[in-house]
Amino acid sequence: MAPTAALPVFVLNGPNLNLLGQREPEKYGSTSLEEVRRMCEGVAEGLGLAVDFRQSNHEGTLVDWIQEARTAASGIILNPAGYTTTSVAILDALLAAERPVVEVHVTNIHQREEFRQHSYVSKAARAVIAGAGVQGYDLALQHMARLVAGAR
Ligand code: CA2
Repeated sequence: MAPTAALPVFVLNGPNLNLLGQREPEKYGSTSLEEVRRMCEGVAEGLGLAVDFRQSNHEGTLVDWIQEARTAASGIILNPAGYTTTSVAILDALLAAERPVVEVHVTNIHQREEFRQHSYVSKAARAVIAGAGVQGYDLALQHMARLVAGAR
């Protein structure tokens, strides 16, 4: 197994994602956020990464965690959920963090309502994964492993 990177990858989840698997399964699937966390930990271990998996319904908390990532994380995987289309504060924090960012959406936001299709976060993201379901977190970790190893 590859050595574990010194700092964890932060996997941050925005508002209402705590409801994953409990509501609207036709849209978001039936996997709970707790199951996504366990999947991320397993995938990360195989990649030699550690993950710190968190969820908040509060914009300021997400900003605080992104600021924390500047010194405490090797990279940031973020599903900004409802803040995707509104939060200049999250974008500014991501730009200041100077860490590789991968943006994840469970659904294909480009197939959904027009208001979901613009993302401030994408301005700071090295990659965007949308529409792969919760598997998108697995894909994001695989890509993050390459980014923290120094790949472009
Ligand atoms: O597809 C995604 O991952 C989204 O980021 C999810 C957000 C939505 O606002 C974005 O446009 C796309 C919504 C997260 C709410 O999650 C729920 C999960 C289950 C039931 C209800 C909400």
